[in-house]
Amino acid sequence: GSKIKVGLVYGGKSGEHEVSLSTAFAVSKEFDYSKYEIKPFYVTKQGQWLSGPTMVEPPKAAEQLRLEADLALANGSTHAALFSVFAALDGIEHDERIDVMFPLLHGTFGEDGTIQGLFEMANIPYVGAGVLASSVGMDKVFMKKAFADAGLPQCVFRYFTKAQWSKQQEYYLMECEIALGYPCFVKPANLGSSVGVSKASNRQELIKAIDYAFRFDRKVIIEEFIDGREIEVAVLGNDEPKASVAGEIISSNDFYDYKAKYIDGKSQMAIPAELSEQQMNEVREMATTAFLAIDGSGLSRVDFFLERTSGKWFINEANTMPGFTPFSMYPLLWRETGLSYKELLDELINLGFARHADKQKINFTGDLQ
Ligand code: G1L
Repeated sequence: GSKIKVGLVYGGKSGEHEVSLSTAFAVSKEFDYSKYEIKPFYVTKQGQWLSGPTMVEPPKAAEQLRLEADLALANGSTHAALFSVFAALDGIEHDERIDVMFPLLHGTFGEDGTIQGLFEMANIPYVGAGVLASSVGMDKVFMKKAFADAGLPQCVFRYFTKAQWSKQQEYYLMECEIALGYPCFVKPANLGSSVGVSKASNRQELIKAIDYAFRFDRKVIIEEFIDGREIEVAVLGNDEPKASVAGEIISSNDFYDYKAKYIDGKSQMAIPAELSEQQMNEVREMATTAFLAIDGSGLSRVDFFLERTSGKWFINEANTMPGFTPFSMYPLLWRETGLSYKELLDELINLGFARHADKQKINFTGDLQ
């Protein structure tokens, strides 16, 4: 028909499998079915891609999205997984084509930006960050390099690989102690969740924290501790991104005083954050700068610390795959800024189409005609 067919990709091998599934349920309930139809692509925990029949109305339960594996195909090998991706994308009904992909998961091949790369190679429009922003957004070290280049204020940090650490342990310990002091935070460079993260208050804890982080990545980053308020901004757009009002993640004891309260699982949010007009303007401006610094497109949630003692801003990270249920910070920030969840879905899809259309105008052959 004339409806826009959205390929919703969810599930995946990562620890976020269940989060992705319930987010896909929330998203697929909110779509305007007079305008869109949804083709579900469920990525199993084994990495197999399964496509289901096109949905022309909202699903009734999240379990409906947990598609059944064809046992004959489910052998779990990488080749079988890759084959099933192309079969799902390419071998679907002859007259069926996907207008735009909506990936609600981390890369299933280990690194992020890989799913986006798959869509690039298939020349299908897709929602959200592109290949580069997705991978930069997953690597804390490269993200900080991009932020530094854009002149954004950030905490002091050091980083090294497992190979470097094993050769020069004493040197790196000294570096961290002199540059950052204690307490400091040790994290695997590859983010996505808080696994492998720990706080160290002395040398013995630092060594333990580093060895622990190396269980999750071959590169670790050590950051200076900032005692700050956690302020977050939602950014939406492509070349001329817009920033939402800022929100705050607050601990339960501070929370009591706030007017606007939202609870999303573990965290509590105040939207908008209680900031002066100047602080609000500053942080929104820095958020769009950060978005451009990582070559963002579509969306990103940009997180900051506002240091309690000095009132100084520090950028923490830009997350190109933020929590995305109607009760998550990103959609709530836009709701407060005047954009409903439905409108946000519309806008994200339009931005995916716009980026794709812009790219088609570029001459890739290198031939001048
Ligand atoms: F497609 C979007 F809009 F770019 C997008 C992609 C991924 C929005 C939000 C997310 N979030 C996630 O994938 C998740 C890691 C929070 C699991 Cl749902």
